[in-house]
Amino acid sequence: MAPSPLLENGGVIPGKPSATGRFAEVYSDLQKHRLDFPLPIPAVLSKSLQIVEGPASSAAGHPEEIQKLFPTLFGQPSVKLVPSDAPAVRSDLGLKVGVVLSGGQAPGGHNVISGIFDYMMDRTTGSTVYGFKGGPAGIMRCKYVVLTPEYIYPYRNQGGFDMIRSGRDKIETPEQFKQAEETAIKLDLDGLVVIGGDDSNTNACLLAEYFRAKNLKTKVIGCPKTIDGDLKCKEVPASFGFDTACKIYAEMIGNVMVDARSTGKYYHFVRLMGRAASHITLECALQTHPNITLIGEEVAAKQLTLKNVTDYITDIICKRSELGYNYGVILIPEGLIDFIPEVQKLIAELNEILAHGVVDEGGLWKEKLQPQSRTLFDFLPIAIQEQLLLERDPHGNVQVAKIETEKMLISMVETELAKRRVEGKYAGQFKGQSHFFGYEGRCGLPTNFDSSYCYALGFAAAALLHHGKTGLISSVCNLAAPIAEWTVGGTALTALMDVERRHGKFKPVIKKAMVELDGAPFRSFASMRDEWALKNRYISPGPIQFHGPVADAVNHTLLLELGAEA
Ligand code: FBP
Repeated sequence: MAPSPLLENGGVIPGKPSATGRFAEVYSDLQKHRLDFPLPIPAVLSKSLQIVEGPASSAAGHPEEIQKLFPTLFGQPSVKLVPSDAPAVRSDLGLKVGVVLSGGQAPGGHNVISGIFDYMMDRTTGSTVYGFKGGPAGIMRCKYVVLTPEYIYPYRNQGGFDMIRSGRDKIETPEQFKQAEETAIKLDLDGLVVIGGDDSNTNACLLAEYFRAKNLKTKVIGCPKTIDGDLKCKEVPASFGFDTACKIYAEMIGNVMVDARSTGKYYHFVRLMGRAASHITLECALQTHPNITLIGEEVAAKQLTLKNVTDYITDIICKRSELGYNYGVILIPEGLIDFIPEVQKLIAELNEILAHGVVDEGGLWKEKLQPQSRTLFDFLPIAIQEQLLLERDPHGNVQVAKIETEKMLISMVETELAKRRVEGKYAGQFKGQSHFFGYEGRCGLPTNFDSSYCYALGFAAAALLHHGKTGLISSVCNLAAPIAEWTVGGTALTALMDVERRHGKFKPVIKKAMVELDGAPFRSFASMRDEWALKNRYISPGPIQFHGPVADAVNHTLLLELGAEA
């Protein structure tokens, strides 16, 4: 790989170990090697560049409502960064730029910050980059650290968000917007980069609108982050972290597959992270070829009940048993139960009850459930009942990471198999092993793809701020091509928005990108799953590689979506 022409050692500024908790001298050899790994960058970012504006933008839905919510930003064009013939000019007016990490960890976040920092150091003089600590709360409370080469160095190409940490707070009330304004004024901020998912980027756009309406100079740029892979569209083809997380899970699934085949006695039920969409589960299936994969979006489209899902799994287990296989691997998306219409209804009723009152120990609260939901609730294992009643996240969602769907399915499949055994329809052996692969994938060493993608996203975000842009999300495209040919720009955040009616008011939202059942990744999976069910076509991809023939391989989902061969 060609080193970055930007900085002498290829985009990495050497420095002393950070005083923040990371000490590069105690890193593993691989971690050390990654620290100084020369990142290739898109050719356009290595030279003098200029901004080219596209046509006026609209919205993903309800443009008239989006215009009312974002009167100053609505309609602004998306932009491209293109090479400029002018000699590279350094701006001698130092900028003051803040950066914040929002929501769940995703491998590569540190590289976004490095990209922002390196752009500022390389293209401007006397700039300051503030890292807001602990997520959006850091902005509201004006808690920050001034980033320096020494501070950043131990985090280069490393997983985690611990450089400045993250948080799930939202800037939503008038008081909170005022606090953000006070911070922007106090630090004399020229710009702010919000690294987050769909909610955080919606929030970034609201902040951009607020600052502009208040005539503040602070510009706001978003960056697409989430391992869940559900923040994407044509202009923003991927959220960072998905590539690394899926490869980590795929390695673990592959290991479990070999274990299953070796012992011949376990069915491994593997639940995978991904709060709403099933992209991670689908990608892991494409990488490893499990016997059964449940895709939440398909379950919802077919209006399946819990009984249907149980029967689907049990039927395959019975057929495999006739073939002499009393083992297998089953992938389950974390958000599965939220896709089952009857459970969705139950959860909606529970949300109402929890929002308005206390769940009494005597169980009187259950009287408030509709009869069908009551029957379903009582039918669920006690542990799942308790998990469904746990506290909601700050956005009001059920914390699906805490619901052990894999254990619930094991117990339901056991019951169904026992029944079939009595009926003489099953004579095999069944032992279920449950797994949840979630947090394990969120902070691994970012793949070559995520490392470079994140660095480019950060670099672009800084360039957009430097050119006075606001209300855009950093977008890096043409990702199936070699990195040098990646295109870079900023997409108008309002162009990605629609509205939802909540509590009688229109709220702007960037719609989550769910698995499309007519999309290439799902179609590819659906064309092979019957074969994977009965014949063992397991693939154990092994650990992430940083050198060698597969080091730069990009995940199947992205390639298939881009129309390239996976
Ligand atoms: P983001 O959407 O904020 O990136 O978080 C995604 C995720 O990792 C989900 O996959 C998971 O359900 C959730 O975060 C877990 O949240 P928490 O870290 O709060 O337990």
